[in-house]
Formats: sequence, C-alpha cells, structure tokens
Amino acid sequence: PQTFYLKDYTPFGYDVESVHLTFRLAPETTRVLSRIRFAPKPDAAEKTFFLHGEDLQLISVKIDGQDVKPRLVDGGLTCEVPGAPFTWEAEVEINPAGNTALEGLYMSNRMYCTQCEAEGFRKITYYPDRPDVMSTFSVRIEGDEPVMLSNGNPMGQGEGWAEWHDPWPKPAYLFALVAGDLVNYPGSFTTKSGKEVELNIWVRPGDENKCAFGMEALKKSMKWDEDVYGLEYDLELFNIVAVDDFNMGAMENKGLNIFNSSCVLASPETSTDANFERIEAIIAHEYFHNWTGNRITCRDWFQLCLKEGLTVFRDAQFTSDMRSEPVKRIDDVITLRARQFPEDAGPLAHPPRPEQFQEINNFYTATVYEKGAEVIGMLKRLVGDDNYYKALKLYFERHDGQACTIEDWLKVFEDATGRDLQQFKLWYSQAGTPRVKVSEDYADGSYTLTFEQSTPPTPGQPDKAPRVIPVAVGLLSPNGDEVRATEVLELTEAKQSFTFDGLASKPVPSILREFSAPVILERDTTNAERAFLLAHDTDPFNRWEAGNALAKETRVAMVLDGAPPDTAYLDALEKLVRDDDQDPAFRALVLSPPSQADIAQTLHERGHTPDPQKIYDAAETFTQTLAQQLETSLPRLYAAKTVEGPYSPDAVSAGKRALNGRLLSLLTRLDGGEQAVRQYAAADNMTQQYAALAALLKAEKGEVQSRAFFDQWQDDRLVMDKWFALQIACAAPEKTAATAKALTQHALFDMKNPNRFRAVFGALAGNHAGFHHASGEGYQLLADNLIALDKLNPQTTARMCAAYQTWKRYDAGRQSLIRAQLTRIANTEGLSRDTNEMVTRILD
Ligand code: DPP
Ligand code: ZN
Repeated sequence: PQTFYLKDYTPFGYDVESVHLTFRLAPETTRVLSRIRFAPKPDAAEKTFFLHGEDLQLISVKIDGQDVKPRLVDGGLTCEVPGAPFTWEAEVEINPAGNTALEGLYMSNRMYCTQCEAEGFRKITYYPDRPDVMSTFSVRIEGDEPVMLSNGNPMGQGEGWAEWHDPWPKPAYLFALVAGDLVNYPGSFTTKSGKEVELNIWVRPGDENKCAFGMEALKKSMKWDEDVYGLEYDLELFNIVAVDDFNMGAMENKGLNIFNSSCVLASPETSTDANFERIEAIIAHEYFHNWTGNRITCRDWFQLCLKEGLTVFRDAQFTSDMRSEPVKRIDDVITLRARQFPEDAGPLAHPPRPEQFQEINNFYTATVYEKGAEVIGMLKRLVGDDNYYKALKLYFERHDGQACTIEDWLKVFEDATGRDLQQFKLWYSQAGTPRVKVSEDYADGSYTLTFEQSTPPTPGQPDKAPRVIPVAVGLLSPNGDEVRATEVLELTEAKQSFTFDGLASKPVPSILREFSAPVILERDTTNAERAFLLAHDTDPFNRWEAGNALAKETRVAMVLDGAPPDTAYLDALEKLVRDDDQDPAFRALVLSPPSQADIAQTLHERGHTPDPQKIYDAAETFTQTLAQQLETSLPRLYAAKTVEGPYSPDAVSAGKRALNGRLLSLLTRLDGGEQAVRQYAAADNMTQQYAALAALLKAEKGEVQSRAFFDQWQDDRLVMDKWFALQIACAAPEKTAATAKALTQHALFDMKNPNRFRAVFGALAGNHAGFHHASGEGYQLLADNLIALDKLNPQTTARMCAAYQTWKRYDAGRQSLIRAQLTRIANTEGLSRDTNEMVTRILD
C-alpha cells in the first residue's frame, strides 16, 4: 500500500471555480452528473490533471462539450486537458444501497445520506478530493424522497426535485446530501447582527420528541461562540440530521451537519445524564467547526489537529461554561489518560501532527483530538487569556477562507504576542507522553523544586528534545493555607530548578494544577501528604488528583504486595462522601475508583507487568471494603442523594444522581440488591433505571430487570445499544467473552450498524479483566468479528483494532495469544487498507 508523507505536499495545479452536481437518486443505481469549471494555475509546478475516484462506474466525460476518454488509474483518473479554463462534465453511477462502508453516498434505514470526511467524496464522483481545493457548490437532487437536503441555502424545489447553493467555498469533504422520509423539529436564532437563522433537526417520524434538548444546545452554542469568540453564523439556515448508521459521532458539513443519532437524540426516558452532556458537547463541537474547520480548513490531512484540536478545546471551554469547570477538567483528564496515554505509550504512538499515513481514517485518534486540544490549552496558559483571544482574532482575520497549516496557526500567536514558539512546536511533531520527575529541597525559608523531563522513544522517534512544559504550581502551608497562589513555571530544559523564597516553613506543593500539561508527573511523596492535599488543596483538579493518586497507590500495593486497602484512604473517602459542603458531582468523581485499565497503565509506567485478574480482584476487594466501611451510613446517604421531582438534565441534578448512583452500587454489595430492585421499579428516567440495572447486573442479580428492560425498549435502537453493552461491561472476567458471544447471536445484533458493533465490542474491549482473560477467548472473539466486519466496513474495523494496542505490556502467554490473533487478521485475504495498516503498526 502507498504511504503518504507530509513532506511531499504539492498544491493541485488547477483552481476549481465552481461545481454543479446533479443527483438522480436510485438505491442501487444513482447517477451523479458533475459540471466543474477548472482553471490551470499559471505558476503550477505540478501540471498533471488527476482526479480521485473510487468505486465509481464511469459513464461519460466531456471537456467543453466534447467527449473525451480519460485514463483510469489506481484511485482515480488522469486526462489530457486544455491549457486554459475549461468545463469538465462527467456522469457516473454509484450504488448507495450496497455501500456498507458508510463512506460517500449510502443508505441508512432507507434514507440517503453522505459522509465525505476524510476522503469519501471520491466515492461520489471524480474530483480533486483534497481539503486545499475549495469551491462553491450548486446541487440539484432528483428523486421521490419527501425531503431532499444539501449544503447552503435552498434555491427551489418542486415535484421530484430540489436545488441548493452553498455560497461559501468549501473542500469536498464538507459536502453533504440527505434525502428521505424525514420530519423537522424547528427552531430559530437571531445572530448578534440581527440576522434570522432558521434551525432544523431532521429525524425519522417518531423521533420528534427527542429533539428539544439538541435544539437548545445548538442555540446555546451559537450564542456562546458570539459571546466568547465573536463568531457569528453565516447562512440563513442550519440543518442537523440524525442518522442511525454512522461511523463517527457527527460531521460538520457546511450548513448540513449529519449526526450519529446517538449524538443528537435525547429524552429523559431514553438517555442518561452522561448522554445529555455528551450530546450538548457534540452539537457544540460540530457547530464550532463552522469557523474552526469550515471557514478556515486544513491544507492537507496531516494538519487534522488544526481543526480538531482547536474545536475540541473550544467545546471543552463551552462545557465548562455551561456546567462545572473543575468537573469537566477532571472528566477530560480521565479520558485523556484512558485513551490517549496508552496510545502514546504503544505501537500506535504518533504526534498530534503525524508525518505519514496509509489511511487517514486511522488518524482520527485521541492524540489528534484530545492531545491536540491539550496543546492549545498549554499555549493559552503560556501566552495568557488576553493574548490567546488576540491571536485567535488575528487567525480569523488573516486566514478566513483558507486551507491552513500548523505553521500558520503558530505564526498568528508569534505575531500577536512576539513570542518565539519554535520549541513549543515540538508538541506537534514529537510523539510520546513526557515524564516529569520532581524533587524538592527546603532550607532557611527557601524552597526549591527541581524538574527533570524526558520522553520515552516512540515508533520512528528514538530521541526526543526537551519541550516547553507549563507547570502550574501553588504552595500550601502545613496548616492548609495557601502561601503561594498558582503560578505557571515554564520548563524548557531537560533539568531545571525554581526557587520560592521567604517561606516560614517547608510548604506542601500542589504541582500541575488543572493538569496544566499532558505529562506524567513522578514524585516521591507520602499518602499522608496526598490525604492532606485531598482535604486542603485550593485547586479542585489537584484535590481530585490527590484522591486519585491515593486510590492508585492503594490499589497498586494491593496488586503487587497483596496489601489490604489503605485505611487512611478509606477514612478520607468516608469523610468526603459525608461532607455535604462538597459538590455532589465532585464527590461522585472521588468515589469512582480508577479504572482497571488505568491501574494496568500505571503498573506499566512503573515497569511492572500488569496481571488483569489480580487487578480485578484488588478492585473487588477494595470496593467491598469501602462498602463495608460505609455500611452504617450508606442507606441514609443514598436516600439523601435521591433526586426527587421531574427529571432535569442540568449539571447540578446530574451530579446528585451520579453520587446517588455510586452509592447505590456500593449499597448493592451489602443489601443483596434490594434497593436497586426498588430503584429500578420506581425509575422514571434512564439515568436511574440504568444505574439500577448496572448495579444488579454487576451483582449477578439482574436477570429479571434485564428481561424487563429488553421488553420495554426492544424497539428503541439507542436504548438497545445500552442493553447490549451493559451486560458485557458488568460480566465477571470468566464470563465476559461468552456473554459477548451470545449477544452476537441475538436477533437484534447487527454487524452493519456501527453503534451496535461498538456497543458489543467496545464493551468487550473495555472490560479489562474480561477481554484479557487468560483463556484468550476475548481476543479471539474480537478477531473473528473484526475479520467479518472488515469486508463490510473497514473504517470501523480498523478503529476497533486499537483494542489490542497495549498487548506488549502483558505477560508472555497473553502476548502470544494476541499476536496469534493479530497475525490471523493480518493474513486475511483481501484485508482492507485501513485494517492492514492498523494491525501492521500494532504488530511492529
Ligand atoms: N470532523 C468530525 C468531527 O470530529 C469527525 N469527522 O467533528
Ligand atoms: Zn471535530
């Protein structure tokens, strides 16, 4: 397979002045007629006229009205073309109904829809399918569908046709078309300059009652982007469509966002608090792309984090503003450590701006998205808030309408602030998570912190240079007062010291406040000091972090030395959980133990081979001990945290329900499930129904409720995804693979639906002890299904291969079991480019 390199970038030799597309819809034989105005660039270095095209049946091509015969080549066509501007007209036939890869134009539940990012447009017609080629699009759709949508503004419609025009030049990956039997949930928004924007969420009939929350989220996003970034919407219409079969979460097509239905449809009866929060964030994310992604796009796909890192950063700011800033930060760090740190520490490690790929779909990763956002957070911290917004203003002024690079992005910060970002740029080019070792020294009122940074080798990058690392530090006195407020220390060297003078006594440091950089902090400290910070730190993130570190230390000691759970930690937890002055959401977070995968990751970072079964046993013992410790107060605490009255998804109520749910899971360990059964029966919302079912399944006491849940929700796809996933997530290690396997034989298991596939296999891979059970059944079951899915949907298959990425950290037995499965996948006849690249990298 061909490898593409960042260093090989050359511009396309032709400008595209306009694109006219006509679609004659038919499920298996859709005709696409394109009329494209090309103009040769006078100064082009590359004159070859190459258009991408895949899975297209070419009917005819004309240049300036004359038939021509292009040469079909691998991945597209080339053609002799005039040296002056010309009109290209092509007719192709495609088969949306047969398109199970869900890239290009495909059908989902009899609805036509598209997904063109990253390189799906080439499956619609021949085109220079690269983000730096931007043009206006006019679209005519012919067909019998009641609703037929495309980007931009409606230009007219009649019996069997509809026409659209998007006045904003865009790359082909932002093209979209939807046609089907849809109903709209309407809304409107008046922009800050007084323009009326019509809003719609389009859904299948029956789903109208699940749109209200998404519509409010959209309006809040539009307002927030005006208030915080000064950015206004730029069309008269903004459409969102919910689609059941979708490889990603959602897609920011200009004026016509297409969403995985799981990321937009919400109702109290069918969605959990976590679903509501996620939906709000994704609607915001896609809306924010209108400026960071669409108006300013990427020059090439190596620059993907230019739009994704920035847009994730923006949606995190939005969620912090709408909800709780510390809780959002803690949630994000948990996710970063769960998804990005393992990636950065294994065979798939790559920098936020990769320098090579075979299949770009394999780089929609936690590193590009989440680490990409962390890099922007560091930049903001280093230059300060005012400079950050000054630089962003310059970015929008300077680059509106352009396809840009990371260099363009950093240059606006350099120009706006006068700062040299040469060294900072290493964050974009170096892979791996830096480790920062801290030591301290105190004498005569002077306190010195010494930092040493290093980054382990990653594939293709044996040596790393020191980076700029902003470390936010505060100092507390031994009685718990803050003696030095947060300041940002800038590490730039491999080893560096910072001294704080004039202290009355040796302080307790609070380091890496707000998780000011995506690094692994290494410091010898005591559990007593961690407990002190958990009680006294003024930085909420670091308070949580102290509790998290305590939890990890006690669990690691249990795994490695067979130690009993640390009593000081249990006492600290008990105190916190009873402390009603503390935010319930925060208490729920402190009360949620680190995941077993997180313990495995920690053991690995410290040079141990994780034993999944021992990690599981330690988790069980710990939770059981905690439940017993809280025994006398649990029923009262649980009752006090029950949220009464009609359901509302707001952050405060959600926080109370989160704490209540944690307490229920502990209580279920003591009362044989009595309370959970009651809660299940009484629940009028999915959050409480789900929490009760989860507690019961975990205790192997949920059979009746699981059946009832199925009976109640079997016609609701999204709720059924929960039912599939939860049974696997809650299964004991020795039963996990068998549970998953049985569910793949269920009548409602549908491999072609990515949500259902991910529900089952995401849950399997996420059940650490179950997936890594020594029998190897989990490894094999996943491989069987990846091999089967690859023939239908390479993109989703390839992404799920990442479940194996940590394989080298386990014992020899597990390694050889996984290697055998990866090799079996790699040797599969006709394996897709996507999956081949992933398994090859993982095996390397
Ligand atoms: N661009 C989409 C998103 O991240 C994914 N293709 O919003
Ligand atoms: Zn995005």
